[in-house]
Amino acid sequence: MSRIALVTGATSGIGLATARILGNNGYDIIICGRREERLKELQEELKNVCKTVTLSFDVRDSEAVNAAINSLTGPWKDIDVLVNNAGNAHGLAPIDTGSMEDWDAMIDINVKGLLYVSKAVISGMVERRSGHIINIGSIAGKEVYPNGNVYCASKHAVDAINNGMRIDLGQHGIKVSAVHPGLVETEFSLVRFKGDKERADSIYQGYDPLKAEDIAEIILFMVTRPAHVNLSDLIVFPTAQTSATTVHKSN
Ligand code: NDP
Ligand code: 8X3
Repeated sequence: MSRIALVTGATSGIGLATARILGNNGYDIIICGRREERLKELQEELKNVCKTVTLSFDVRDSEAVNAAINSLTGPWKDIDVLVNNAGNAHGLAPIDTGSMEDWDAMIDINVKGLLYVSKAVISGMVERRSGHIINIGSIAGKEVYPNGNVYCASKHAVDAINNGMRIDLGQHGIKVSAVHPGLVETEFSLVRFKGDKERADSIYQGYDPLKAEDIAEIILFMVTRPAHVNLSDLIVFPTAQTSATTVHKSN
């Protein structure tokens, strides 16, 4: 019988690559995101590889989160792996001029949204005394960089929540792990810079950034360790990056 994985933010980037790799490695996938058309495209792509269910909801809306997770039936209710990936940066501005709308978005999506989805899934894992939660943090959750203020705060919160979850859920047989990537070329910068493609592209020029597939491979490795092994916390950089603020570019 296949194992069930729920991946948030599966319409793009790391979440999309994760849904693909898990689907190709024995998991049936609950693919989540707001962009329904992309969810349907992914469902079509994976139809000969694994079973999928699409759930379209905004992680900021706790009622929508609960309604979506509660709509799962039969074997889909027994989620083995939860990948808390949905998230983004909104803006890159000094704390004195940052936008409150951007701050709300980052706290509501990256922190509260992750908590809402987790709460909806954890109760079943506790009942079954099994499960694995993978939280996607960031190097921004380990370091603070200029103008990163609130995004960094949201990812420091993910780091703390990851540790808190592991401490609280270990007694129920649930593994909790985090992956903290440096620069990964996805739609992340396009969202951060509000559709400014030139600025977004410039973030990934002059070196080889990580690809979404690099992170997906790490997640697959984490969830396929033997029962007694839990990779609790992992930082991964592109080789050219050595800290949040140090990237060795060729130009
Ligand atoms: P993308 O922008 O490519 O993907 C973000 C995903 O999050 C999309 O699928 C999007 O789906 C989903 N999402 C965003 N807001 C919401 C919301 N309100 N409700 C539901 N889903 C939402 O970025 P990445 O793949 O790079 O980002 C994935 C995670 O990785 C994020 O948590 C990010 O912080 C983290 N990360 C990224 C790094 C990078 O350099 N790219 C480095 C370190 C961490 P939709 O819009 O369809 O709802
Ligand atoms: C995304 C990586 O360095 O832009 O979390 O914060 S960074």
